[in-house]
Amino acid sequence: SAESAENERLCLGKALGHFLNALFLPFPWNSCQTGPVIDMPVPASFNDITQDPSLENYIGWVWYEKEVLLPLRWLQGDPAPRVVLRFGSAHYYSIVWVNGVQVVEHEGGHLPFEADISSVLQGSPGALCRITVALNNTLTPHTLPPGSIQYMTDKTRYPKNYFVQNIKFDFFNYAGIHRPVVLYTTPAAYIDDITVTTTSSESIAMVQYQVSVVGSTAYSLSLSLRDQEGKEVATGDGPVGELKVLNPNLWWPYLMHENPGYLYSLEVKMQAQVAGALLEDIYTLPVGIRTVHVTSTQFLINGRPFYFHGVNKHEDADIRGKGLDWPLIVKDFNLLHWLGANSFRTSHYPYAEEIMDLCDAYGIVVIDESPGVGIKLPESFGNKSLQHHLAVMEELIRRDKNRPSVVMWSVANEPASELPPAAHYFKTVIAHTKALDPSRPVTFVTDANYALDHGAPYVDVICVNSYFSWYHDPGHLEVIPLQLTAQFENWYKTYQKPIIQSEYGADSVPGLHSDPPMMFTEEYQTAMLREYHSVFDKKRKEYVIGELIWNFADFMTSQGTTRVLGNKKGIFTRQRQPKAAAFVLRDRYWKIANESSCLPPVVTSHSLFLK
Ligand code: BDP
Repeated sequence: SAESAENERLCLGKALGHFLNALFLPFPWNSCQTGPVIDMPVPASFNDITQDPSLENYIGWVWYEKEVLLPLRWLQGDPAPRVVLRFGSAHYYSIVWVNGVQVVEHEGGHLPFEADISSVLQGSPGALCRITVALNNTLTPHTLPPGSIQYMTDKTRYPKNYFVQNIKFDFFNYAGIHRPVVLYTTPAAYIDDITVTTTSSESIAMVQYQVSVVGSTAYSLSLSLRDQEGKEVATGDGPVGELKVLNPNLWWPYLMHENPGYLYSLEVKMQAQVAGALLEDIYTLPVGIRTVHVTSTQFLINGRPFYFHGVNKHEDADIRGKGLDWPLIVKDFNLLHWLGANSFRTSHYPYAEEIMDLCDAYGIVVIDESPGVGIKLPESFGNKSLQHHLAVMEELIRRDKNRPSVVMWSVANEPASELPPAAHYFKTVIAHTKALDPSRPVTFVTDANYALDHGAPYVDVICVNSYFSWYHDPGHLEVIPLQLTAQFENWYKTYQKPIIQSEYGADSVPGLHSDPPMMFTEEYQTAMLREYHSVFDKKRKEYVIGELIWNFADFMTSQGTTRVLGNKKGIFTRQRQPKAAAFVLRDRYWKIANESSCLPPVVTSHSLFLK
């Protein structure tokens, strides 16, 4: 979204020392005594930071607190600036107080939320700002993702009040303040939101814009679009309009053009009269000019067929869990470039804005997925869940709608879409998503049988996950060609929509070998890939428009008898070292990319891709 960030900004994780939060208190909700207090870094998950196993698996309320001194000028002026406290994300349910006054409550772990805290600060003496956060990671059948708490009441087997949290998704339910927390200011009247859509022909592009201003009705807006050389290419004014760009540089995906990820810069300037003062707010939005269309057999970006050769990821790493980590983010983009991957799906929740910014800049195409993963229980298809899902789609679209890298929304992963209520549920979620953003196709990812799926009639692209020779017919690689061919043909015959293989994969423990290939060895993982690829190569000439490996890297899960320190389907280890499968995929992705004529001239494994 277009938060007005041109004004002053304090990033609490960086500018104010290593630790944002020096207080971390798991303690009963209504107690007035604190429990043990420990240092907790932000951003980070709290689970893997200490040696305490009860914190690793903790379920319930935790508290964070931090005091910061604000610049005095933030509280002065007539009218005084707005001071806003913004969380990139916090998992799962947050209540935030400033100087003891509740300022915001937010449900959902993967999207930002914020509060205007000016009035609280004006009413408090001095420039002290005490931020207190209560965070609860309990999941219920109506949260996204859903979960449930199960009390174990058999006193012969469990201690008193023993309970576990059951989840139907395959990644560790990391919790904490996962993304940066910032304080920023805007004038009392400010740019609240900008929406940009683009259309283009070869020689002319139109950039449609809509700007909303809050805090004044007596304002003027001027807009200026600049290219990467800083040259002004179009100007506009007013809250709604269209900018004409002659001979546009289109936003192209990585490996589809020699200059991928071309971004213009749209400067929006507001001037408003408030209480006799002239206020100014400026917001600069990166704009990529590109179009997306879906036919019955193709996915078109700028009118040209696009084939997704990419990955599924997770936000996951040693120690930090789901906490944002810049070195990891940049390493992952370097690995994507090395691999020749042009796309990924944000399995199974929206990723950090910092990651999305780099997708826009590098031309990495994104299927942007909501946290709708593990929707399996019948009660998770009821009205309460549905209303929350609609609200989450609103938050996601408000955040990511202007990103050229995002070419499709995925509203869910592997729901129980064979249940009859799934029809109304997905019809409603998808219609709502399309109403909020008519410019992008919408899908959800299914593993249901093609003949039983109640959600598939409403999607634009069929995204299907399958694990032939792994969860079905384990060890039998020879069944893959037959079963995968039947999968594609059945789905296409039923819906005449293009298909993405949105997951396929096999676990491999790095360093484990066997020939002939056996499950869990590196040889088995590569052999499985090759069997899938032979079918992809036939079907991508027809209506298969993409393949996304499960998974980019090994990742942590709950403990269980089928998981060895997590899920090992990564082609990279959790520490981002390649397994044999990474080299197989790399050869393939570059081969597919080389079929197009617009590749960068030289590709070496040592190229650094930071611009
Ligand atoms: C798929 C899920 C994914 C899992 C994967 C697996 O979509 O989240 O991690 O299976 O089991 O069904 O490895």
